[in-house]
Amino acid sequence: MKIVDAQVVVTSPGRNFVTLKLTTDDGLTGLGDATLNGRELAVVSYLTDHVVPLLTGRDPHRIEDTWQYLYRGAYWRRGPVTMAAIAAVDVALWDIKAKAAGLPLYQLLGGASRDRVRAYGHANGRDIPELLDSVRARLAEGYQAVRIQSGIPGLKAVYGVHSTDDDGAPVLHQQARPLVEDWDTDAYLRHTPTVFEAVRAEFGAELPLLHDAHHRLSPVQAARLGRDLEPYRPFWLEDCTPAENQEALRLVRRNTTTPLAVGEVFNTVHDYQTLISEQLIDYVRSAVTHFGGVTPLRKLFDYAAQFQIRSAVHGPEDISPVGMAAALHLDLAVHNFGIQEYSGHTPLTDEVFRHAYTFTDGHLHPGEAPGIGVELDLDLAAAHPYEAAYLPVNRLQDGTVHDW
Ligand code: CS2
Ligand code: MG
Repeated sequence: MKIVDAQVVVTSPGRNFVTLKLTTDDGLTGLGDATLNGRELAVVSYLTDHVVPLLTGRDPHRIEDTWQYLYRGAYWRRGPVTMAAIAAVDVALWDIKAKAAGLPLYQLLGGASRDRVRAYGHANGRDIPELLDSVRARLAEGYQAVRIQSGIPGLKAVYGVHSTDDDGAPVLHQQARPLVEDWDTDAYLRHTPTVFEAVRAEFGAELPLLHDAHHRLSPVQAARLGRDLEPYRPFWLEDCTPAENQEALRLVRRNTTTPLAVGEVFNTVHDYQTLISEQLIDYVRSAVTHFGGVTPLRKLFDYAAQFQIRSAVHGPEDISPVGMAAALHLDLAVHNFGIQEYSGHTPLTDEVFRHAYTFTDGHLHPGEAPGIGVELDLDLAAAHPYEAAYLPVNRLQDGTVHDW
């Protein structure tokens, strides 16, 4: 079998997605997600100009060799653009291999280790009453675990909360130029425990509550927040501090028993080396799309399992249904599965990417379709062309740029 065609498809059914479609001489096709939110066209060029020319003629069954060829052969390694491009090739090849075997991908990854995949959803509100309504809405949709993000008194627009303009109209998270959000760490540290207090008072002690600090705290501030949240028993505190400095988590870990989740912006095992080997975290968050594909992410989960660390694949709406489907096959198969983030997509996105995976009673399943179980409607995709869209930029009250 040989790869005879490779297409890079950019579509924007409400938000931008980049998809690689490979076709073999047997007529089999495979899809891979290469979406990098806010930098999509960089990955399009990496694939189109530097990877696609190397793929035609290759044996699609040689997945490990192709991965090593693209990773080591580029000389310049790691980073989100490179690893998103390699991920798209890797997932498309696994899609082809599983289709050739007539099996859903999870069967090639060792088969099911569980019957279904627990998900968590996003609840947010500009204030606590609105957040409580949002939690109710997620529970009504069947979610059995919820991430809670709240507005902060005195701040106009913060991460994870859909803001509105002065006329009350929703302000889009992503715009043609970066939206400027404002931040005050002290206000956030004062307010967040009151948010957990209110949600626990309303929904009780059992509901798993997750929270994302989105890289914004110093280690001592993260330790303070972790300790202040302990009475509310969070399921996890995510990205509490920028973790490129992996050693920073040692101070946090020494000062709180709040479980820690890190890694959605990480793209190789080297980013986690200290965090995992010193058990500084409890969940690894990388997505298939940003970690180089199924091949390396499976290896990461197996490494993490030696340290009792579990998977928690990143799954917001900017991971396409192709990336989500690939994650679900891994989630079903690996032993040290933790939880799967799932925001869902718009109905139009689900039309462009028709998928076999399902969401029922707060759990997901990849389905039994051969491959990863996603079909891309090229005509509908073409009807929704790319639109420039940037992630917001975050500034402190004095105007200093801060982590977003
Ligand atoms: C967030 C993401 O879901 C999460 O945990 O950190 O929504 C993140 O903000 C986006 O993926 C950035 O593109
Ligand atoms: Mg996050």
